[in-house]
Amino acid sequence: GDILQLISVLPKAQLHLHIEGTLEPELMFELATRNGVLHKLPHKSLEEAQAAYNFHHLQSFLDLYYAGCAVLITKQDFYDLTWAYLKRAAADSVVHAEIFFDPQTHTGRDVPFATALQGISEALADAKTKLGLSSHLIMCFLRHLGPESAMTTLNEALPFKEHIKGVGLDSSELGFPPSLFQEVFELAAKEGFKVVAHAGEEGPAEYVWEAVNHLNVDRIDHGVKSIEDAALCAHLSKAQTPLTVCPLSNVKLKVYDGVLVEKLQVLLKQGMCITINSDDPAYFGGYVNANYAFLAQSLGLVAEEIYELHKNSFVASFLDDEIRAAHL
Ligand code: ES4
Ligand code: ZN
Repeated sequence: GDILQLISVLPKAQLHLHIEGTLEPELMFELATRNGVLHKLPHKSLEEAQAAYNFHHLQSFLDLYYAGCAVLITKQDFYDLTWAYLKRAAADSVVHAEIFFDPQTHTGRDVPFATALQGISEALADAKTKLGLSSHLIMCFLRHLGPESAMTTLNEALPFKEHIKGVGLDSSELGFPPSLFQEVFELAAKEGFKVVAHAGEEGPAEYVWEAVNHLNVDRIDHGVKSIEDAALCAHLSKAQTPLTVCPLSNVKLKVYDGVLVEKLQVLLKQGMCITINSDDPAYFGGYVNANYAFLAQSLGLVAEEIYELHKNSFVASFLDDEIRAAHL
């Protein structure tokens, strides 16, 4: 009742959102039809696609997520995808969004870097003027393609630097530890990019340590496996390194059980900078408010804790301090 109302009206920042993961089945089929690529989709109908959104682990999701991206071809496709998300975000009282995109998912299909970047960026600019929603773009390297491909992608991004706030690291985690990407991230930081990385989603707490020590991250994406390492939790709390947690994603991908969720509340109480986010909402069954609501209901969060999480979303953002202060 009251808590759900509070969640829905609180202005919030969204810090962990893959734009490709906001591709709803309806738009996927619309774009496939428009581009004449229906045959490239793994499912024949919208209903069949939705029924397949039932995952056992990260990779079974990623296979479908990459397959769906085949419909994104023109600048207009990227614009339409991004604009649909931004309107949906505004309905959840999101006032600032830091959005991931995966350039290699597109350049690997011969869709130019500039096509994806410009389509997304134009929608972000329109969101600022038409929805009052500010944003930053973060480009993620696909860890399964390795550090050399990441380095090529970083160099491709340099001409578009003014549109890109930071770099991240996503895709299949196990077997691709953060330390592999140290050189790329050093160069990115030198170029002035903020630095984040998915770590401790499926991978162990050790990968979170690597993201901290080898990549010098400003935030950890997911990071829930940190809970298994008390020294790591103490470090993250002391350093106030934010975690961008995505509860419905973790449930859908079966990366943690109820016990871990409860520990999240303990860490929040201890002052760790935990934020709540939606990851790939079209696939995981809920946008950001649904993620807050799920956590609030499973942990019995009180209003004070909801305020704390909403405050953390701005504290952990890459907004300039003056603008950040106006949101707090
Ligand atoms: C992702 Cl949930 C998740 N984990 C890792 N990489 C990703 N890319 C898109 N969603
Ligand atoms: Zn993610």
